[in-house]
Parts: sequence; structure tokens; C-alpha cells
Amino acid sequence: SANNPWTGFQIFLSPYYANEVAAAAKQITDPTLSSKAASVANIPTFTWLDSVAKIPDLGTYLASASALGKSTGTKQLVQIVIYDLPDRNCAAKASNGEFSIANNGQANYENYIDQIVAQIQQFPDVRVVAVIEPDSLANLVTNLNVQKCANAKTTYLASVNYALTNLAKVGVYMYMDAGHAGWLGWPANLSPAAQLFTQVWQNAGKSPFIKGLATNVANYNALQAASPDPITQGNPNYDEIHYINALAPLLQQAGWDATFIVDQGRSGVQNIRQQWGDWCNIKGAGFGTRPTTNTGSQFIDSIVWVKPGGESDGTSNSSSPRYDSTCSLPDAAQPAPEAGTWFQAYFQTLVSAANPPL
Ligand code: RCB
Repeated sequence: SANNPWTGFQIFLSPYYANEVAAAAKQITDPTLSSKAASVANIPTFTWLDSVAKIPDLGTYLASASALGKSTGTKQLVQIVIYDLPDRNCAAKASNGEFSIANNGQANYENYIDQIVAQIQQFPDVRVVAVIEPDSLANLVTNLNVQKCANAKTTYLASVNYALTNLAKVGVYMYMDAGHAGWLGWPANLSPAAQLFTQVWQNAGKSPFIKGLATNVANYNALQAASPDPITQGNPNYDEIHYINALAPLLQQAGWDATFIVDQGRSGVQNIRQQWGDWCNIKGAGFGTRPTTNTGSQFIDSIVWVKPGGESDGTSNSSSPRYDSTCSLPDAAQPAPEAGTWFQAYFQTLVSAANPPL
């Protein structure tokens, strides 16, 4: 726990999410539900830097966190997601990004990282923890049959390396995204995944700031399921703890004592999906276990809420350029707005179905 980046720090609450939640709670007429909804603003989530335009917000948060740390005497920790790779989200459409490989994407990405680094180095008293590029390396493990992923492979690797090496220089604690139990946790995917992650860690100089891996980001799996969801179809790694317990030793064999963080923000209700690969605005989901470093596992530094619950996974509007048919499946809540934008009806279900209750 001395190596746990959260130890001794208080998590700085994202003002952006707190505002979204406060506005959402005001729209709820039932007073009990409304006050439960409002309480979500006190639960820490991650800030997704999913475009260059969001970077100035990071500067504002770091300045506020630094001032708060000084006035309260409790050091602050800011949680961010690095999420702007060129040809982002290569196997799906809902989260396509602003940069393309064909149009200067790698240089644009390096500039994006440079701008983040420039903000962070101004506030050495604020600790920063980052999730690195959700879905990207996982797509390189399982989706090289998709043309866009095959084409992106060298750019993803070079860009992730740039992010890791440069963020390490300013002391950012990092967890690379590692999909989830129902993706890389299949026995056939485990060792290719371990090989890729250890390779990336080695190529980035084995920095101690590269702590390990983040799992279940924006997904719906339990950390510890009471029993296997039928959709897990015999996968022995049917929840995140089994996945992590299977993956960690493979990383250790390669010399990396990696630790994990696990997103449980929307994992409160289980057995609600028709297929394990379904990921878009799953109907009936509830907020899950609150963020805590009391994880019950030597491998897990913290349970976290990476995906801000209430923000959409993708639009169900089939005429949108970012339409992904996954968002129209029978287990997807509809109508759903564009990825990252507020989905009021969905938020209300997360609140009422929260487990533990709010
Ligand atoms: C991403 O989608 C899905 O996992 C595995 O194959 C099997 N068996 C979105 O693109 C993820 O569940 C596949 O290898 C192997 O033995 C993002 O936009 C799904 O989560 C595996 O690849 C063995 O019976 C979104 O942000 C992921 C597949 C056996 C993100 O999800 C998708 O892969 C898995 O099947 C059976 C949020 O998590 C990407 O292709 C599904 O079970 C299957």
C-alpha cells in the first residue's frame, strides 16, 4: 500500500461531472430519488480528455486541486483518461475520435500529449493518475482482422509509447487499459494480451510510474460475481477478479509486478446483457461499488469509477456518422444520445438501481 498512488491523497472531484449530476438531479421530481441522484456528485470519477479542446479544463482542475490541497492540508489527486489516439476505437464506431492516421494523426497526438504534460508540470504538488487509451491495445490483441485496427497497429504502439514515456517524466501514475474479463479474459486471449502489455511496458523503459492495468473501463462486469452470468459461457474468468488473478502472474513471469484498477461504476446489477460483447448503454444497469482502496486483493490498488455514469456509450440514431449498431441491440437503452453526452433517463436508472443503494 506504500506503492499505492491513492495512499495519503484525497481524490479531487471533477467539477464537470458534479455539474452534470447537479443539473440532472434538479430534473428529477421525486424528492427522495432527486437527493440520491444529487449525492452522486460526491463520488469521484475520471475526467476523459477525449479531445484537445478539453485540455484547458485539466489546467483549471489542477489549479483548483493545488489550491484546495494548500488550504486544507490534504494533498489532492486528479484522475484522468488519456483518450485521443488517431483512428481511435478501430473496431467500433461510437467513439471515433478527432485525429486520423492519414491526416497527420500521430503528430497531432504527440502535440495532445505535450499539452497535457505542460499543464501537469505546473502543479507538482498535485498527483495525477491516468488510464491510458481505453480499448486500444485490447483491439490489437483480438481485432487485427479489422482493417482499421491492422492499419493502426504501428501508430497505436508508437503513440502509446509516447504517452507513457512523456507522462512518466512528470510523475503521472498510469494504468493501461486491458479490456475486461469477457474480452481479453478468454483463455485463448490471455497470453497474447500479457505479451503485448509487457512488451509495451518494456519499450517504455519499465518506468515505476507505469503501475499496471485498468480493467472493465466503461463495461458492466462484476469484480466478484455471485455466480457466473449465463452469457459468460463457460469462461473460467467470468468476472474481473478471476481475470486479474489469471493475468497478473503472466505479467510477473515477465518481470512486471503490475497492479490493477477496476471500473465498477456501472456494475451494480448483473445478468442484464444478452451477449458478453454488448457494451452500449446496457438497460437496467445500476451504479456499483464506490471507489475504494479497500479492494480485498493484493493485485488491485483501487476500485474506481472511470466511466462517468450518465454519459452515453454511443448514439442509437442510425443516421449519425458515429452510429454503431451495438447501440440498437435489444439490451441497449434507447433512444440514446452521442457518446460522452448526458443521457438523463439512463442516469436515473443508474441511481434507482444502484447497488449498494445510494
Ligand atoms: C468494445 O467491444 C468483445 O470481446 C471473444 O472471443 C471468444 N469461447 C467496444 O469496441 C468485448 O466484450 C473475442 O475475442 C473467445 O471459448 C468499445 O467501443 C467488447 O467489450 C473478444 O474480442 C472464446 O467460447 C467499448 O468501449 C469489445 C470479444 C470464446 C468497449 O467494448 C469487443 O470485444 C468476446 O469474444 C468465445 C467497452 O468494453 C471488441 O471487439 C465477447 O465475448 C468468444
